Amino acid sequence: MAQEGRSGICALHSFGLERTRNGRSAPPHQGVPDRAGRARQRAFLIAALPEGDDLSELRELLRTAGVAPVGELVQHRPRPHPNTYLGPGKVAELKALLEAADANVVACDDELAPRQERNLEAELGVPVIDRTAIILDIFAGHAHTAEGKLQVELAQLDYNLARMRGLWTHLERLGAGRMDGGIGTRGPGETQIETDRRLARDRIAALRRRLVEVGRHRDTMRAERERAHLPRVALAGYTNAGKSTLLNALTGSEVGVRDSLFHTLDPTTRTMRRDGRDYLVTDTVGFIRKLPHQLVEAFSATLEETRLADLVLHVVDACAPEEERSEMTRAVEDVLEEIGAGEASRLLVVNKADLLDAESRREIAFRHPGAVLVSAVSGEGLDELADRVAATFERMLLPVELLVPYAEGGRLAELHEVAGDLERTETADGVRVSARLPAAIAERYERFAVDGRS
Ligand SMILES: Nc1nc2c(ncn2[C@@H]2O[C@H](COP(=O)(O)OP(=O)(O)OP(=O)(O)O)[C@@H](O)[C@H]2O)c(=O)[nH]1
Ligand SMILES: [Mg+2]
Repeated sequence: MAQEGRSGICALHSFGLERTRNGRSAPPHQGVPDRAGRARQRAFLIAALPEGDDLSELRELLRTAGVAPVGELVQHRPRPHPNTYLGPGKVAELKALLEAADANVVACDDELAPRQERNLEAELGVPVIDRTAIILDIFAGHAHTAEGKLQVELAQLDYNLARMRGLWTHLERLGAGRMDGGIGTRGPGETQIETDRRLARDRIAALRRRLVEVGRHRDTMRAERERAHLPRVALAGYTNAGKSTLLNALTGSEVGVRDSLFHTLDPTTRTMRRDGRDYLVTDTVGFIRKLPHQLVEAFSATLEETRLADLVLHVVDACAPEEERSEMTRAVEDVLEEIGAGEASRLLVVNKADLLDAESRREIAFRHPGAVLVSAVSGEGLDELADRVAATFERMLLPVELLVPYAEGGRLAELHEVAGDLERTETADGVRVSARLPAAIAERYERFAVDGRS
């Protein structure tokens, strides 16, 4: 069974509540085996699918979470069984397979209803974790900043709240024992579950408040950047598509890159310079199919960076097979829609061109005629990409004729920073400026407009 306790994903069930109780942060995400040399977790993968049997993404998620996949069982059915996810016959079959494979945990490719999870655990006698729990666990391991940690804890607590009932049985089975709730945590006549729920809700409220505070700091930084009036570009895309590598290649920075899922959680903004103009490029958390709604909600402040961008570069992994690539693209578009970035200008960037043969290049050019094919590693296509970014903003520029009084010298300096091609003539009343400005910025100079144009 999962005596590993703290290492690996079964510990997830205890994260939120444990911190609720003693204020400690979650144990660091650990690979396997842990220091005490205990056996690694061995997961048996299950899925109920209408068709197909590809569980490679779930295997990848488990690998990132530090768990070894030891077997798979897919049942083809139009929708999962309401009580046990798989049908009763399949559950019996699974039980035998678990023993044969010596699996000590079952990993399900969908989010399970608490009832399904409970029934499956009772039937199988091992912990059952779902896709959401695995993703939350990976996020917990990859969160580094205060804001990232708060956001993950909020998402975990939210997820756990629906599953409170099972918490104590989990902890007992994990050998963690029943924790002392401490003074004041158990009211007279209150059941343990009610106490847990109350604690979790209190903690959720406290986390939301703290996130608002942290968000204020982010707003201040953003306001500073806005004052600089620079065009904003956001990198969005499926996890592991190469967004951070691309940020580094475009801006000459050194953001962490790794072949694992959800390596980046916190947004990073760097400046890209092209033809004498600066662009702010932001890299942030990647998306995935069935991204837990708790995470989208908890990461709303982080995702705000994407929502507020003038241009979103949707980065796609060229190596994914055609069908998978279109599913990934759709998943990303769905999340962009969900966070309110659906309307933003979009440019499709197909990355990892260095791994393609001539045939695949032709296919990609045919499938995505408007896209830019690049390799963040070899540098191929990056010039074209920067040109396309510049051209997109170019199209958004409005011509303006302004008369800026000498007393507003500061405004002139700003204009030099943001304007495309700026021409100036000194006149008796001030400086006459002909320039092209991004629409949002042109509005701010309306009061200097001459000839009725702004
Ligand atoms: N061959 C090749 N590998 C690439 C390219 N771009 C990125 N990679 C690799 O793809 C993996 C993921 O890259 P990241 O830049 O971390 O991807 P990401 O989209 O930021 O991923 P998350 O932050 O986890 O969502 C790493 O192993 C990179 O080295 C590329 O153009 N060519
Ligand atoms: Mg990244």
